Amino acid sequence: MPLTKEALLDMYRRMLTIRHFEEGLTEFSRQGLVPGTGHVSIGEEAVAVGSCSALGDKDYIISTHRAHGHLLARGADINVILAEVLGKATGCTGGKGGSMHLSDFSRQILGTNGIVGAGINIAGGVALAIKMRKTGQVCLGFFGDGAANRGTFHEGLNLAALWKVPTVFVCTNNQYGLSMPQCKACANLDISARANSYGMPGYRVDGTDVMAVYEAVKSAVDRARKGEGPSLIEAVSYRLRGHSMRMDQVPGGSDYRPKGEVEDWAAEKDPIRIFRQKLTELGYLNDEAAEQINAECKKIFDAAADFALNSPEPEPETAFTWIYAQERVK
Ligand SMILES: Cc1ncc(C[n+]2csc(CCOP(=O)(O)OP(=O)(O)O)c2C)c(N)n1
Ligand SMILES: [Mg+2]
Repeated sequence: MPLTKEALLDMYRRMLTIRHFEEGLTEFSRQGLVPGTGHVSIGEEAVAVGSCSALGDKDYIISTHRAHGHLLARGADINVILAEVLGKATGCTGGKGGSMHLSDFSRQILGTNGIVGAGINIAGGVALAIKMRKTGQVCLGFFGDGAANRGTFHEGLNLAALWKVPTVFVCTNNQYGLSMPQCKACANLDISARANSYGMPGYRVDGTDVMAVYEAVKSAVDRARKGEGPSLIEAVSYRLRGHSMRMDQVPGGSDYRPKGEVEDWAAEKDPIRIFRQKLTELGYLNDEAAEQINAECKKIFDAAADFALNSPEPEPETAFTWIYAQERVK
């Protein structure tokens, strides 16, 4: 079924909310307000929103170190997420986890972590539990092109296909694993082609086109829900910022990219600009409405910033809570 005008505009709103969140966060990081570091996904919003829009309410996601966009696309509470990234007591883990340890169980977001490639197997494990419990859910696992070169990718995809569990593997190929360009890490740049080796379908989509991502992920979700097993989606995109907010603040921290590459992608393949153009062509958006939506999304971020900045720091005595299980699972 084609997406309605309302659904498409909602997707546009989510992409803009992610953009405001991460631009605002980058500014907070420059001001020294973000403990540790964090990884923004500016330029990759279409992958997050296209993928999450294809899920049902009860489906799960697992994400990575570059997760803010995935959480916001899935409808996590923006106040709680920003508070967590700023290390505040009102964050989802009371400020203990920061940018790389986010979750919102009320939105079926089971967690993110900084171990590259680890989420692939967690997603497979969740899907195995779904299959055993026969609940009809799907688990979508996000990971990057760098993660696709780890052993966990091979192990996770092989077992998921063998056991026909309802997973959708979404690889955001942003063409870099930290400072390593994909062309220096892979002889075959087509990650989706690997799906064939594991006995599952693989699709390569333009990750700057939110509707293309949606279509590919939707068909993979439908297939998984029917009990036909996992699929691999490779969404080709580009990160328009450095690997981490910290790296962008260090002189020479972006020297691994050819001069002009970021600017060229920003000029031609910014997913938000592309979607705005598409919505305008469809007659769903004009300049005035676009400005209004932009202002609304900025307001959502500003309110979250207000909440997070004014939230208390965690109490020192909470440092040792939640480390060990409080009681044995019977
Ligand atoms: C197992 C492991 N190896 C190395 C690292 C260091 N590291 C953090 S992010 C990253 C790059 C990951 O690249 P990719 O999977 O493409 O994700 P992206 O950062 O591009 O979103 C690396 C090497 C890590 N966190 N975990
Ligand atoms: Mg990458």
